[in-house]
Amino acid sequence: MGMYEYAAERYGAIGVDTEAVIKKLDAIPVSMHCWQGDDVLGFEGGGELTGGIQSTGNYPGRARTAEELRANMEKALRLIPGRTKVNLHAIYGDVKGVERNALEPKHFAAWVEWARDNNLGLDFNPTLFSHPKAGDGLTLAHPDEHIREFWIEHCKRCRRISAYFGRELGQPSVNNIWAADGFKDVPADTLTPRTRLAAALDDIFSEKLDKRYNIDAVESKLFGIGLESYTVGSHEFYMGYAVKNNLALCMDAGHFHPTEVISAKITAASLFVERLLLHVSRPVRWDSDHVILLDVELVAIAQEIIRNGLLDRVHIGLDYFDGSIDRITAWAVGMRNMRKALLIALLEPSDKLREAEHSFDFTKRLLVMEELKTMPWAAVWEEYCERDGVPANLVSGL
Ligand code: RNT
Ligand code: ZN
Repeated sequence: MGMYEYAAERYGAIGVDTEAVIKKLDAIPVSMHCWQGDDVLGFEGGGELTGGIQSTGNYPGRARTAEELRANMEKALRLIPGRTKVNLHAIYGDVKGVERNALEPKHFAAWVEWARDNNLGLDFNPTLFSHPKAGDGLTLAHPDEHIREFWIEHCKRCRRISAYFGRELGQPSVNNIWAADGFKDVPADTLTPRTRLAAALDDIFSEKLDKRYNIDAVESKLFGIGLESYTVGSHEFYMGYAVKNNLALCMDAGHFHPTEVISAKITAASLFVERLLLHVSRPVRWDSDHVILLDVELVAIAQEIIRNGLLDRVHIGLDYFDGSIDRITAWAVGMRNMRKALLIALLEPSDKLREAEHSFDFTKRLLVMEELKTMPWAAVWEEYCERDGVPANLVSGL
């Protein structure tokens, strides 16, 4: 008996159909963030990453053009099974010499063509950092109306570009707004910037776009480097804003207090917001954006989505940028880990676990959960990869 047949039998014995699991897993879209490929620099021609985020390391091979980035992503995609989307930032189009408040779909036509050729969906993000007009640490919440207007216009255009992706590719594109706006030191007025941000967002979202093509998301944050004392778009701000305006709430794994985890927030938020967008990341001591590992929290994130039937309302995207290792491997490892976590979650006999819990049989719940950890899920993973035409294991020997 082969490894997979053995695994199928073991899972079959606890009521889990591995064939159905493989099918389901393959159809879950996971969005691969383009910015791991070039340390979040983009192609405007400037050279500095600002906004309180940082990519460290100088491993050779950073993509310098969209062509290089796409070629590198193609290499990574050959190692990644399943349905994939690519998540773009506004600075990644054919944008040399184009101001951000002048962006149009045509600046992203090459990406759309490439996505279509490679059977990929696209997602999008306005870029509210790495720009002279973000130099004060404030953008959408800036006291200067002209600066605010500039960024509002940028975001409006990005929503239209996102809708263009959705229309062209026949699947919704998630457009996620994240602004670093905040203060390095103790603020005297925390309310006024939040009032301005809310008004700017109202303006941005005033144009109604078809949700079949564009899904609007907003991303909160705890703090950034150089913006340690106050963030305008905090969790409470965006949770409230998303609930009030029927938007998707983006929760980034690195944007909360160090002992908080986003896995613990998913079902609670799901009761009050239409959709969630996850920025799956790995903070180490701060929002350091390390490559995601197959760790307890990653599996917990997948379990919360799968166990609670939230696949249709939770969009999974990755968000990390490590410049100290091979960037193609960084993509492949993170994307594979996300899918491995989803597989582990899908291979649970979740009905039986629920039954045990509902009848207060916590002994059974504990026993099954613990035994599941050493069930042969890796054999199912390898079979899945082989069927998808990607390597089952990236290390064939040392
Ligand atoms: C920053 C946010 C944001 C960015 C990307 C590049 O802390 O996580 O999502 O990482 O938009
Ligand atoms: Zn993020």
